[in-house]
Amino acid sequence: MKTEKQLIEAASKFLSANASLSIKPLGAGHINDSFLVELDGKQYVLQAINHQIFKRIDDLQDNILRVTSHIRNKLSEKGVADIERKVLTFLPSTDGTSFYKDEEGIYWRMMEYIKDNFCYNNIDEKLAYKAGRAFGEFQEMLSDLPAPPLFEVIPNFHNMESRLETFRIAVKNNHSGRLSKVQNLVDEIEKRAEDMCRPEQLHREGKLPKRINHCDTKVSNVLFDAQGEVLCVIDLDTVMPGYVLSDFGDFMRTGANNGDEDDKDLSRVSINMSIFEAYTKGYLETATFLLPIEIENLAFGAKLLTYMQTVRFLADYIDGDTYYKIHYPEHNIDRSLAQFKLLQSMEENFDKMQEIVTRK
Ligand code: GN1
Ligand code: MG
Repeated sequence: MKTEKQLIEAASKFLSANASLSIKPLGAGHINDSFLVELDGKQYVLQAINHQIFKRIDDLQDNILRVTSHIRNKLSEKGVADIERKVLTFLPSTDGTSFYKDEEGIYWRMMEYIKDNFCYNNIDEKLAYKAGRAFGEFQEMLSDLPAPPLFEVIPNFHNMESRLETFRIAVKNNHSGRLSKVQNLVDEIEKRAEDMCRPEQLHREGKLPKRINHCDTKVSNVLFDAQGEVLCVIDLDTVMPGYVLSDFGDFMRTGANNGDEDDKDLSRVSINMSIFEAYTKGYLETATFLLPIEIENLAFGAKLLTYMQTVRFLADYIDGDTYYKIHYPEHNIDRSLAQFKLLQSMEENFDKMQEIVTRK
């Protein structure tokens, strides 16, 4: 927990604070802590960046500033109106740096708050289509980002081979003593392991390229306006090189689920094919740079990211809940079971998903 004093001190490193400054918690991320700051009628987002997870904050911030300024230039070349609502704007600290490290070693940053935004965990087809266009455009705008490549913020973040390695270590150590309760799920994961590592193999063979990915394309990371138009893509911490199938797949995992990510009622969890179809349409309209092999593997990406999240939540459960913020003791296993149910639903519908993606 951050104290009021800490928050005010951090905020005043970015704003010339006075007595009217107010701060309250914002959002529901699993990783960082966010706060809404108000000063003289203007609103800002103050964030404590999770330094346990993001080891090199200067490189991370450097990525984010390169990405946002590249997008800002593109939007201004296109003559887009209201650019400050279409891309995140970070404030420099009073020392001119992009973040502030306090005496306790907490890293803070601040951005402008985009007013009157709407953010959803469940969307309809119209919004899914627009979100598809937005993420396709996001990748498209970044496809000519000048060298050097972006820093790999979390090494092997969406690398299934490496996620399985970590998972197997968690199973071997069984720190929480919970393994016997989840052995069936562990077996289900192992059954699919080899198939799920296919993208890494294709990459080694030089067939599947890495591009600039968002790497957390959950539906709640798209902001919409009151009319249902996309404002902007947020949560840029994990923007880094990756396979497009990952970004496509993570959106489907979060946006095309009839239930919730951590639904206890598994009968609610299944793939929503209309959302799948609408997002695919929007995405393929704007992501015009895709190779045939990338298109052929998009539907597989939906399965892969759902599988990966099953594995990540389960590994954290077996480890004793050290990574994700949990809201009750069994939260990680409920998350993992709900993700696995979604995976099974995708497996049942896979032929149809593949047909939608490869349809001419
Ligand atoms: C984490 O904190 P949040 O919601 O942005 C995680 C994602 C997972 C997601 C699962 C850095 O994202 O990779 O898919 O939770 N981010 C990190 O909901 O691990
Ligand atoms: Mg995130």
